[in-house]
Amino acid sequence: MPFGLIVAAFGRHFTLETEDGLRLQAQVRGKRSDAVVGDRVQWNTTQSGGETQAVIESLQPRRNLMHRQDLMRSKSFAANLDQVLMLVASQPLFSESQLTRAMVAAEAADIELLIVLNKTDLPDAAVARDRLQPYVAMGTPLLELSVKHQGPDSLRQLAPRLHGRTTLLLGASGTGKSSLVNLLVPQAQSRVGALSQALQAGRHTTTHTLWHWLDESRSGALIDSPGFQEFGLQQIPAADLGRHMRDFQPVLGQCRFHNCQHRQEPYCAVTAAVSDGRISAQRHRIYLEILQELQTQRW
Ligand SMILES: Nc1nc2c(ncn2[C@@H]2O[C@H](COP(=O)(O)OP(=O)(O)OP(=O)(O)O)[C@@H](O)[C@H]2O)c(=O)[nH]1
Ligand SMILES: [Mg+2]
Ligand SMILES: [Zn+2]
Repeated sequence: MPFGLIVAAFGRHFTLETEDGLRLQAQVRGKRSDAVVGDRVQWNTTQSGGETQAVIESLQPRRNLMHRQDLMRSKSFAANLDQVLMLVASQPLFSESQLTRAMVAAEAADIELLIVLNKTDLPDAAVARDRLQPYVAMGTPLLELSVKHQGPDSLRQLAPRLHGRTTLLLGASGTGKSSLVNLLVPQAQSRVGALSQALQAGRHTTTHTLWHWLDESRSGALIDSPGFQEFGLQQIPAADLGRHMRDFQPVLGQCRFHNCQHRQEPYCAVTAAVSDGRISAQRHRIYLEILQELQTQRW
């Protein structure tokens, strides 16, 4: 049975890329519809209403998996990633809560994360830059660019980090994810046009997760995704959350109680670090907010 790669997913319908680089519409056999963009699959053809259709028969084991969260539930949406590129901007001003959630999700899935500040041409970019200081201090790589005003020049620092790797683009709606894809992958628009109607509707504001090869050799790829509301973290046990906060890591193990949740327990090394400014109060507040969710909502 031939192998393929899932390059787009719309509910139970998928776009599959064959090993020869041909893109086919495909469905999953039976009721299972848990394939996601980035999945390697085995597929077959079947006859349906006089047409030949591709059918996904089985998924290959995944290296890793990222989730996103709808209003009511957490859904997986991209697999087999080398890194997450979190795109942020001053307009719309990024949410620290969303950034932290993306970082926790990436850390829990053992995927590297890179922050890219876009729209540095805007005068209020400094506001976003200030808000990013605690993240730079904890060692998260940060690049700055302006997709719109610097054009290809802005890619000099970024391009080497994308080369030969699979990168998932995340960020709120309107931060410029698709603009970045179009700059990096000039043929992205025409490829979108060659796909189904459903895909064309997503040309301006992205509605589906979509895989783009960076070059003809098909080694590196960028995955564009719709701007998210919230980020799926329900798969993470509450007790593990602290370990996925990179700025907490240096003091973990120093609390009086080994099962300290870093709320208001006495002799907590995390709250002590918040008091003397080693950990940002905002990060601790977001931690408590996520912890609360993980302890109360299980769906
Ligand atoms: N000023 C400025 N505007 C930019 C820059 N990059 C992108 N934009 C604009 O930001 C808007 C949103 O860009 P998109 O690329 O559609 O954003 P997106 O992140 O893909 O949004 P969703 O698909 O809705 O998640 C567009 O009007 C872009 O022209 C930039 O560097 N500077
Ligand atoms: Mg988009
Ligand atoms: Zn503690």
